[in-house]
Parts: sequence; structure tokens; C-alpha cells
Amino acid sequence: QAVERSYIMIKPDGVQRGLVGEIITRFERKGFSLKGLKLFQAPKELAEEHYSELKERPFYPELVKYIVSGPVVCMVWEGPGVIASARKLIGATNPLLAEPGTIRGDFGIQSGRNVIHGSDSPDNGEREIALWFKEGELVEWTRNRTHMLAF
Ligand code: YYY
Ligand code: MG
Repeated sequence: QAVERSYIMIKPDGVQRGLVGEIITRFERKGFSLKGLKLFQAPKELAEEHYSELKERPFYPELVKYIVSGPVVCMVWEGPGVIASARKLIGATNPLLAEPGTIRGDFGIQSGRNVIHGSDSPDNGEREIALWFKEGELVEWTRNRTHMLAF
């Protein structure tokens, strides 16, 4: 599996509900490496750009309003296959359809308040990381994998 980076964001409902630690724990114990982390109040233009692929959808204005309604936690997680694996940890877009054991399956009931974002492809991951993080905000370090992985 290629080493990838995913942009993972705890949305304002996740922050307000006190799920930040719980969510970070799930990515950490899975074994991925945290390369960037910040609490951030997004400006409207950034939320619009982040979701620009959805701008024709009826829920787009509400979605943008929701993302800027309070602080978010912006993260970069790195590791082999992290894009698809993170989407599995997160669960389906509609939390009612998300499997128990996933973040959305465990903590949500509405698509419009689904707690967390995760990139859907390596290209989108890099696009989103460039949008949400400035040069110098990411830290280059290697997690010691000796006790977790066979390579
Ligand atoms: O990647 P993911 O977050 O699972 O779903 P997307 O199809 O990219 O939609 C982004 C975002 O839009 C979703 O997390 C919630 C919101 N949304 C919604 O409010 N109602 C829908 N019917 C579909 C998506
Ligand atoms: Mg998406």
C-alpha cells in the first residue's frame, strides 16, 4: 500500500460535543501518523472552496454555514492506504446508514451533522491539505513502527 496523506477534519458539531479526543484516539490507535493538527475557525470562502465540487447541490449553502458555525479541528494523517482506511473508520455519509463501530455510526443521526470529514482520494487529500494548512504548519517526523507493523 502506498503511503498517503488524508485531510481529516472534526466538524463544529464534533468539537461542540466533546468528541475531539475520542476521534483522535481512533486514528492514533489504528496506527496512522499525525502530521498536522490545529483548532481553527474557518472563513466562509475556505469552506466554500473545500466543498466546491458540491456547489450545485441543494444542501451546499447549509453545509457551508455549518462548517463555519464554530471551530473545527484540522488534521493531516499519514500512512499506508490512509485515504480508504480513514473513510472506513469514519463510515457512510449518512450516520443512520453508517455501521456501528464507525465514527459516524457511533456518534451521529444526520448527514447535516455528521461529525467529521475525510478526503475521498489521494489527489483531493493533497488539495485539501494545501487549502487548510500553511507551509510550516506540518511537522516532518516518523512514528516508530517497530512494534506495530511488519515492515
Ligand atoms: O465525503 P462525505 O463527507 O462522506 O460526503 P460528500 O458526498 O462528500 O458530502 C460532503 C458533506 O455534505 C457530507 O459530509 C455532509 C453533507 N451532505 C448533506 O448534508 N446532505 C447530503 N445529502 C449529502 C451530503
Ligand atoms: Mg466527500
